Amino acid sequence: MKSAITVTLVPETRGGPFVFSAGLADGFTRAAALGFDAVEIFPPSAAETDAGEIAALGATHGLRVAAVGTGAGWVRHKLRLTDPDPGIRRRAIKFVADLVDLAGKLGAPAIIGSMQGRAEGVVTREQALGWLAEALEELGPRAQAHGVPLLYEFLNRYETNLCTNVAEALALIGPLRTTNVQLLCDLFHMNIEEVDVPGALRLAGPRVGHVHFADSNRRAAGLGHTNFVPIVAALRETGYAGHLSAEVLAQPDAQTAASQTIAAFRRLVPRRST
Ligand code: LER
Ligand code: MN
Repeated sequence: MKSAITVTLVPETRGGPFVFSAGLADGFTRAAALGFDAVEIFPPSAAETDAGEIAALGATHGLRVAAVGTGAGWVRHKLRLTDPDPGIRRRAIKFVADLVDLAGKLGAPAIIGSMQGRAEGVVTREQALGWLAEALEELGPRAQAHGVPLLYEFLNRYETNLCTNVAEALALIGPLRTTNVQLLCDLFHMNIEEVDVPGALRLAGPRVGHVHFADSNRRAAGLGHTNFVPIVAALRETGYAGHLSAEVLAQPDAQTAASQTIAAFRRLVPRRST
């Protein structure tokens, strides 16, 4: 397993679960200084993001891009893949597709998290899940063309009512024609929703594609009450070799959250183990 830390490029998300928020160069420099393997980037949109700059910073600092978030489509533009308006659904797919391409150029997967929206008003859960499945069918092969998976993130009940746990997420992605969708397991959401987090990770098995490495209170690992030992053991059992990516609050400050994260990662994943 590899370590990663989040860098947001969207000022509106300050105060949210992103560690570094003072620009790409700052994020890469700080991540490299602490010895992270990768950064996870939350960009405002593909058009406003310079893939060349990211690739150059990665090469300079010896860092990979672990994943690219697409939630700015919701935060900034109120686009959702399950909006009742077909025009908005189309724009939402385009927004994500452009970020799938940007991430793909960097060898990274894009994440569908808050862009999934929720069932509300005239939209039933069944209808919303149908639209979400259609979007995944379109975007999964697009990611595949770049040789990367598409990550679907199930969220806790306060953020969606579509899929809130591994079993529901597997029921969504299992029947798809595309086999290129993998699950993003966010340990903060799972702490709220799962009966048994290690058991849920074993259930997800080879479909675990990415992990958001957060403690029970969404602070850095070790600053809450999650026991990560059986969680990491379950991930090892499934053969997971991807990132543990710190999507956590910058509390008490970004630097402390980052150094706490890397210390916890090193305790849990000693060098030369996977
Ligand atoms: C939101 O709570 C979250 O976990 C993000 O990763 C989704 O975009
Ligand atoms: Mn997350």
